[in-house]
Amino acid sequence: MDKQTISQDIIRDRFSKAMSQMYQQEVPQYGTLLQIVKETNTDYLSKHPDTFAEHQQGSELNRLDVERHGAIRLGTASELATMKDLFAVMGMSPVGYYDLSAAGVPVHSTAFRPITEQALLINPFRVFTSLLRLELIDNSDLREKARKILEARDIFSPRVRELIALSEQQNGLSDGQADEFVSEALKTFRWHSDALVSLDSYNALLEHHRLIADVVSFKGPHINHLTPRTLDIDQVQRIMPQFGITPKEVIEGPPLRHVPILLRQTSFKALSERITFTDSEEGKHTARFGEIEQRGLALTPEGRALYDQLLLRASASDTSNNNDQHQQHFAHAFAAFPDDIESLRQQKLGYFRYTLKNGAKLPADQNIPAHLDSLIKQGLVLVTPIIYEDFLPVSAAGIFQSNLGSEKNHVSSGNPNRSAFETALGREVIDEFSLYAEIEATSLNQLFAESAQS
Ligand code: OOG
Ligand code: NI
Repeated sequence: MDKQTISQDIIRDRFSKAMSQMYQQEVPQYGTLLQIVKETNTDYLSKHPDTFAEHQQGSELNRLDVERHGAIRLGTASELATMKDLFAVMGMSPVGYYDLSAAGVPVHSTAFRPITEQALLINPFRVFTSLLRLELIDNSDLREKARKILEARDIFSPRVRELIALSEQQNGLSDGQADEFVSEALKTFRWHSDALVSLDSYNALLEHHRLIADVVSFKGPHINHLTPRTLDIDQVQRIMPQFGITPKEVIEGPPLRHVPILLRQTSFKALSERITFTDSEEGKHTARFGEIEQRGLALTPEGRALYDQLLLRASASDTSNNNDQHQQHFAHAFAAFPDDIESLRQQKLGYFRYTLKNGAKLPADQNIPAHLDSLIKQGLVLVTPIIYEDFLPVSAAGIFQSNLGSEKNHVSSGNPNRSAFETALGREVIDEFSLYAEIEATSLNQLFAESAQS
């Protein structure tokens, strides 16, 4: 057998495609959504042929085609630590810390994703991964019961544990091992219609918080949605009902702009699925849903602060559940956020990639950094937005809530506890801003190096 190891990017690409196949079979509406997104993107690109810079067209289109994120909810620290090792096999690292307790959801989260530019282009597959915070459940009997159930389950197959260890020892997996890894790893994410608990226990958990029931009652952390990336989320939101899919009322995140920033998202409601409980009682559980997203410019800390400030102000005075009105209201509030590339760049609100125009030569005797602005103005240096690869806690809370239903949640609103999360994870999470800054700096260094050669 060929023991040569293959690239982690290939394993991630295989895994994300296998996951998408599995989810299409489990949740047929997701297949429909993929179709709508594909058609909308094709249509958008034919009307806006300059969406991607010419020299990036090929790789950007490939990326768009395979791009999606998923989400899971874990129950224990040790599940999270093993999940980190599992994702590491595919070149995915934990980026960012998200506190959702402030929004009444008793979890904190990170996003596992590839971090280098090259890996992102091959397949930017990400998984938003939440850890249940049992300490935020105020009923001590229920808390203990949940803890016992979670401690007794093993969400990983013995073989996937072996393959994770093998990948660490060999510093990678062979082609055949990678295929086996993908099918073994996938088992952790699949749906189980037979619960781990009795119907009464399920109802007790549900009564407390739907999310707690979802995490504790099952054999594994079923993938709860997969999200394709669209170039025109307003259009997808508009046409979803024609395909029998009812979207949530409003699109989360920033309003429609000339230069899209961060992330806009919408979802459709969870399916109600038949469950068999340990006492042979039958019941229903709603957990799995669909979502789409549109991604834009990654913001600097200054840009993000402005975004957060405008979002807070806009949300406080937003009274509408109607998407058109909501968008109008947000567009008004966001008028204060510059909406052309040059202003965003000059005011250091976002991260950009700098490249030499195809075939252009820079004057050899010039101090390029000092003349950057004028070279951009002359069209010799091209500036393109670096895309935001992460998530937004307020939007995530909106997505959680729209799928958990509007029942009362008996959870004390906690506070962020990043260090507890990192202790559970077994490492620190990566600061997302540093990744964007690095991509920007690399593109500038390359530009300067090219000009030195010419
Ligand atoms: C995760 C919700 C967050 C997003 O896109 O913001 C998320 C969940 O419901 O488990 O996926
Ligand atoms: Ni999502």
